Amino acid sequence: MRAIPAYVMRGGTSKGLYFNASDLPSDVTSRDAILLAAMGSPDERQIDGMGGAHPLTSKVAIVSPSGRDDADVDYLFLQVVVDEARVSDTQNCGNILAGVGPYAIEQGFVSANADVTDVRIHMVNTGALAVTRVQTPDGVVQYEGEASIDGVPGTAAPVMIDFLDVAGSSCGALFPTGNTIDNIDGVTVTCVDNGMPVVMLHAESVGATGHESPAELEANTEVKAKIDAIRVQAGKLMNLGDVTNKTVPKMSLLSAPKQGGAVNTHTFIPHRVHEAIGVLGSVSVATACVLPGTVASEYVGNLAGNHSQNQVLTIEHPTGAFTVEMDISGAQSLQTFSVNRAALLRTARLLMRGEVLVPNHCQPGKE
Ligand code: NQM
Repeated sequence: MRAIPAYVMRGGTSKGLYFNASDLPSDVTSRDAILLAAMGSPDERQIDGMGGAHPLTSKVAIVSPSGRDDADVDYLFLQVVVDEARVSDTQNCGNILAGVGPYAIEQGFVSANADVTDVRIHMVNTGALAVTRVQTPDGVVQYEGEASIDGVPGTAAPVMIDFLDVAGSSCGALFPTGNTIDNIDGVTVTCVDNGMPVVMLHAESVGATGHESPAELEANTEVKAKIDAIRVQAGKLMNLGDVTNKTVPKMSLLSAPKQGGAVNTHTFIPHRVHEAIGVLGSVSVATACVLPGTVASEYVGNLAGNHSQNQVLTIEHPTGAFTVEMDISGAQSLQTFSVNRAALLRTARLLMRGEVLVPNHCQPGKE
């Protein structure tokens, strides 16, 4: 067996393996063979690996010191597909990002020299930057604390995340089709990319209600087929090419809020339904809420087109809600609109540090 140093961490509402880039082969084929073996893919139970048999628990972060002046570390996110021998770098992940700051400090890539240490992270998948604020009393990462996020039981130390330049980072433009709404298969959709490509549509326009549990939605083959047909066409319109085998765009079904938030969501990521909502996924939904004319703006009344620069939006999801703070300008029209900054709260927990063992045939150069 080959032993590779790794941490198991919860980042936000996701969980995965965190690696130092220098511990993995740089050759992508060899690296992916190791990650598939480490996670136990392909197998819907991932019984022979560390994966948790769900896309949200089959994730990998690869971290290294950054060569950029504006970043401390580079973070490459990889989605290890549960039931296929496929590792995808086509999306970023803002939840796993929450663990990258603590990991970078634990690895000595960033020194903790104050009660709170800012870690500037270059997100390799999209080229965008995030700054995460890690609690480091006495120069040591603190995981315990009083912050709580929906979708995770209990409390933990806060990790505040600021996104600075995520607009259009995967698709080239914030509203990549050039429109606030498009019509695909007779369904009105809004396509947006504020860090995560997302297609929003009214739940009822594909025969859902917005009251289903994730399991109920996943069992509804008719709804799933309609959504995936729209997704594949939207992918082309969003400059993502053929997305049949990609994990983007995410499909977010919108319905009226139930707990006083801006809008309620059920997000296909893209085949399983998220138990909550992705971090950058919720930034993208919140962005669409504040621009008049989008499908999301229909739920927020006068908030859309509001001239105030600071907006706080609460996006509801199956296990609670996600609050996004945004600094925006020009929200009167698509042409003038921009999001200058988005900020949000996550938590992270180091669950295990050690070595993950993979069979010898996964060694670089061996098939
Ligand atoms: O949108 C799941 C997650 C994510 C992604 C997904 C995420 C994000 O919850 O930034 O966090 O949409 O595949 O980890």
